[in-house]
Amino acid sequence: MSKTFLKLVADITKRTDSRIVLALDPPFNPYSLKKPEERQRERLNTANRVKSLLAELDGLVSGVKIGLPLIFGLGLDLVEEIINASRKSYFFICDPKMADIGHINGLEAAQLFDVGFDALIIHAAVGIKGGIDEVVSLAEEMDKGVLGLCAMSHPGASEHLNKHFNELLEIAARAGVDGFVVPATYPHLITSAKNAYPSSIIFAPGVGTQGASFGSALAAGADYEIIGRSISQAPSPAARAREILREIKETGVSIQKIALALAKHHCVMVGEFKLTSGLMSPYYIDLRATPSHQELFDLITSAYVAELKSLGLSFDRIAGVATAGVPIGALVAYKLQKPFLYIRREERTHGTKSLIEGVINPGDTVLIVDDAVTTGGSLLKAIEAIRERGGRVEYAMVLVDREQGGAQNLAQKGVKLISLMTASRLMQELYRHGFISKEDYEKVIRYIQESKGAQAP
Ligand code: BMP
Repeated sequence: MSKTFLKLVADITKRTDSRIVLALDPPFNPYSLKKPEERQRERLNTANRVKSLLAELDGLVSGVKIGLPLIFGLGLDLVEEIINASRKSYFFICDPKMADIGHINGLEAAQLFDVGFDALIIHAAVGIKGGIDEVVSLAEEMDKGVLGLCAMSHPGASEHLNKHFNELLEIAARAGVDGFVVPATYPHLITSAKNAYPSSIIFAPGVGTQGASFGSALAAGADYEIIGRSISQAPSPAARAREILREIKETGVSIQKIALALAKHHCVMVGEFKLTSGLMSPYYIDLRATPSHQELFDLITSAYVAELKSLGLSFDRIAGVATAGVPIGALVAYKLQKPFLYIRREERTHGTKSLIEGVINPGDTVLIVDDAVTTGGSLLKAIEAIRERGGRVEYAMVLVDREQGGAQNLAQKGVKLISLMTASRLMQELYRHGFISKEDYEKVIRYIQESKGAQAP
């Protein structure tokens, strides 16, 4: 493990407050030109364009990842010039996706570290002995970092590589790497990596052009999102990076802030609790008091609003589920300028005998809002009540998914669950920031994993 690399990453991020690593893969092939002087001119032009791009993105991006296409095209001397020109602004990761025998890996790594890369990426699949080990020991000698690639983002990765994710993660961790590369297009893998190694640093590619939304990998537990074409090929890369940063902050970073604020205000507790569903749980989330903490309440309701805006869903009304879903839903509805109604816990014993308080017109689409979901029992009751009144329900939204079958049970009724964070993600943040002990963290994660898929009562 390289303290220097991790410190460099932390120092630069503190200055930029950006969780973006730029993947630098400009389309460029000097070998399509036949004359050596033309090739050289093309190389110098590209190197200059890259230098100005990096000058433009200073402060917006924390790291730069350079892969083989640019290294082949420019040669390592020009890559060294690029690194030296912005050495103070970024940490530089080389991405050769190394996968050879240790001796050859070592020969490659020595050159890459000598030209100034701070870390490099190696396939965990190559194994430790006679594979990763020589790179890790060389990196230790040279005070550089090594990142283990444990899964990939493209669809074919699920044919073989990603099936072995847990083993690869374990190999990379045992080899003593400084961090993992885990794809944003398979966010559950990011969450399992963070569950298993909560203090590790995770870099997630596949955001933007490959389909994962900006901030989604951070929300799943990654520390950095690796973004290439969405920034480098935008007409104005700096303006696009600024927009993306805003989107990331609205989703990914606000989740961390919410998790810490929940812990600070004792809205998450560990111990022995009986849930509304009757299940026992080693942790409890109580969001009923959140409106009493103005800053926390604003963070939570703003996160609902930001997520709904980024998903671009259309609906006519918002329905809050009693108890905690009522104040949250009411404020979200107010912020989105939508009419609000709510679902009672028990039918009224007099008057209308209805579970619903508020107006629904037949055919209205209603978004249901609650604080958390376990098996989905309360949400299913709310869905039924709204449908009985002629309303249409396609989406239900919660802050925390306790991962105990809620999403699956709702899906069976044709409703998609949108959750801002999973309980595992919440626990990772609490553990990472010292709000819960390692024993409690492991106990809760074990409970979540064992109780996954529980059925609605
Ligand atoms: P883009 O955002 O343009 O899709 O770029 C993604 C970058 O991340 C590329 O440099 C690619 O090599 C890298 N990458 C990836 O896309 N998926 C992976 O699984 C691993 C990667 O390193």
